[in-house]
Amino acid sequence: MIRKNAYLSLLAVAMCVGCGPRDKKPMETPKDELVHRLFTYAEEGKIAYGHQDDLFYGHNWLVTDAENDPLERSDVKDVTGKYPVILGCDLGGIELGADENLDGVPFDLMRRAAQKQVERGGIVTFSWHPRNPLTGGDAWDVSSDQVVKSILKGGEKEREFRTWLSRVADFLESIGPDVPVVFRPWHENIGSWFWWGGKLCSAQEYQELYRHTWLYLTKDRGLTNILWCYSPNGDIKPEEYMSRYPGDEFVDILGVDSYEYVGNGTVADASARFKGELRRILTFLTALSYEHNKLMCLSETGYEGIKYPTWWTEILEPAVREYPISYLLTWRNAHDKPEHFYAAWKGFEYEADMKAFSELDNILFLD
Ligand code: BMA
Repeated sequence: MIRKNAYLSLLAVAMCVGCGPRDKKPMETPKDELVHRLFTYAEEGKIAYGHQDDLFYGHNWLVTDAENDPLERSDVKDVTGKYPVILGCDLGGIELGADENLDGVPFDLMRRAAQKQVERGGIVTFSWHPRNPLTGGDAWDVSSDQVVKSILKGGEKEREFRTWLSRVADFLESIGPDVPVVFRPWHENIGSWFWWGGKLCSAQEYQELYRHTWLYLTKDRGLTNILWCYSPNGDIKPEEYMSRYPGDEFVDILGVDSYEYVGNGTVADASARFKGELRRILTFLTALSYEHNKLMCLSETGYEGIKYPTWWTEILEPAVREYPISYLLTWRNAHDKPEHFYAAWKGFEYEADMKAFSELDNILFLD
């Protein structure tokens, strides 16, 4: 009974989109301005569209001249005529001092793209799939549950991890002193597919990791223009969402990563299931965002290969429209894996539906 009542009250909060502004800080810094801009989207029932790696490559093309490329090509622009408001980038590999990230994107190109995106009036968000500092494997190496412990205070990799953080800080700083960006470290932390995942460290260790990252960048390096996004994976219960939350002081945006998967049933079944699941998640996320006075977003989403002809207008948009998410971001269009794409591209059989999505009043692109 209590559970049912709690659910109903969550639903009530969720249905109150546009029902009143949240407490906003006065706008004193570029970060405050971006927070204000994103809150305003949510209050007006608008959702900004984002795409991972949008300017670096697409379904069948790739920037090859990293130094001189004008950064004008985009699958999203090819289809809709407009760039996404949000450019997603991944820092994986920067921790080792590499020139390129884990998907082959040169960091110099990423820096220029971030600057260009902001010049165009857009926003940049960074995820990070760092290598495994203990085993030397990648972010998905979950062979040890001692990794987070090893980089915290007193751990054998503490010093090395500080160097890793310093490289992240150097890069973010190099974008420009007054450019606010969204940083989304240690994502999908309830599942156990990354070395910082649910079964790989205790809640306390996870929280220490997040706070340590925040403290280093904010206090030691003075990077105060970062909006911090906390983004668990989606297929979870409401109480799991907050079970590893680092605390209000360390977070600006409550995000969630939620994808559609086909599984054994039909594409139509999967799409209906995804729509229901997304609403369930965004309902509790809305309640939490009001309770904690935080922005919210759908930090990663999509349907690999977009197999439903009207996925954008009949599945995604109806699933999100009632919720005050400031933005949503669909994942990357890999240039070297033909099935791995999450935005339409010129020539894709269902491209018209993404164009229709881009023309909806409540969905924002860069004009
Ligand atoms: C995953 C896939 C991988 C990629 C990683 C980081 O979801 O797209 O191919 O390396 O994200 O971008």
